[in-house]
Amino acid sequence: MNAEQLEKDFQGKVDAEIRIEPKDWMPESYRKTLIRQISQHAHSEIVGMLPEGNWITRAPSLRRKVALLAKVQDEAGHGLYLYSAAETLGIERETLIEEYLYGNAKYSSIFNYPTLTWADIGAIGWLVDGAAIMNQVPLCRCSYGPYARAMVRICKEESFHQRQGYEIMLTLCRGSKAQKAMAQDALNRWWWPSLMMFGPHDSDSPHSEQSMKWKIKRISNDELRQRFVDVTVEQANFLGIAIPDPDLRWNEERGHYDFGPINWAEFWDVVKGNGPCNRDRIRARRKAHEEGQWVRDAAMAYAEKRKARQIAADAVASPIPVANYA
Ligand code: BYC
Repeated sequence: MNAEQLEKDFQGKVDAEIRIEPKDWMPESYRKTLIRQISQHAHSEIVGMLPEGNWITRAPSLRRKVALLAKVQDEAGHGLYLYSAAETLGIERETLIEEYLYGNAKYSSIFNYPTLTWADIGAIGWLVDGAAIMNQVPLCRCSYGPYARAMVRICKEESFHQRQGYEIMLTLCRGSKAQKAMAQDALNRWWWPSLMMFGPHDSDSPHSEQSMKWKIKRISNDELRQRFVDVTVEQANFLGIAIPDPDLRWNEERGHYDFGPINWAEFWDVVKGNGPCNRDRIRARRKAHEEGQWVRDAAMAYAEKRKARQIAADAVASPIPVANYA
């Protein structure tokens, strides 16, 4: 079959909702797009442990500490499922990690903002995980099988994360005046960066059109952002705190909330590495990676020892030299 026919058959499978699996033929650009998106997603999960990890030792009760520990561990797990999904596309995890720690690989802009108070942990769960769920539920139907399957489990866990965040916010909003003010301050600081998580406007999103055609993405950046605003405004009303946007109002005609302009200059500045915490985040990840070298070395040495032992045991169990089978 020539390349044109292969591409036509491939698109036919995608259009018929037949999942693409690792050993199936796929266009090189489809493979590259997936490696880009899945690895960025994996790096985001791993970096995402840092702002919250900052509060594990300072959580206000044992119950809060246990829940936060579990959430941060889940994020490490999400990173691992996602690196595994990326590896099915024929790239080594070491290469991806190298690109992220010492190269130019991106991760979500949101994790370059600081967590200044305990309320930030509530706001992250409520808003950041809420935005993540909005963006990631459609990825459970992504055309690439291993990514779609990884996303099913990730989304279940993200739902729990969102609820634990909202419950922290609810507790603060029903607490003292100072606690409610802390919740409002966290909402003020996390609202706009959460809207930026969905990526640039559709008109400025170079990858969207092709990714939608390949059914990697199912719903556009702007549509997901709008859905997020619509559900979150009601949740803020229930908490009794105000979304920091003077232009926010219900539009009867559209059946959606209108909201004010996003500061795209800030977004691109953060994406390019100049956000409040970019340098700290990369420094912390590099340190952890370098200090963990001995663990990787020990695991490799152990695996090799086990393999050698297994080969020796197999030789005793079947004493006929392998060469004699030929
Ligand atoms: N931050 O053409 P576009 C989580 C980049 S993990 C930084 O729209 P695409 C969580 C984009 O990469 C959150 N960069 O791209 C974890 C592209 O640059 P390149 C992460 C961004 O891929 C722990 C350029 O802008 N979620 O939720 O079609 C705790 C043009 O964009 C961002 C995922 O990764 C951004 N926000 O659409 C709690 C989900 N937005 O690659 C929560 C999977 C855009 O050309 N990813 N860029 O250099 C996706 O759904 C899509 O990749 C995106 C972007 C919607 C993010």
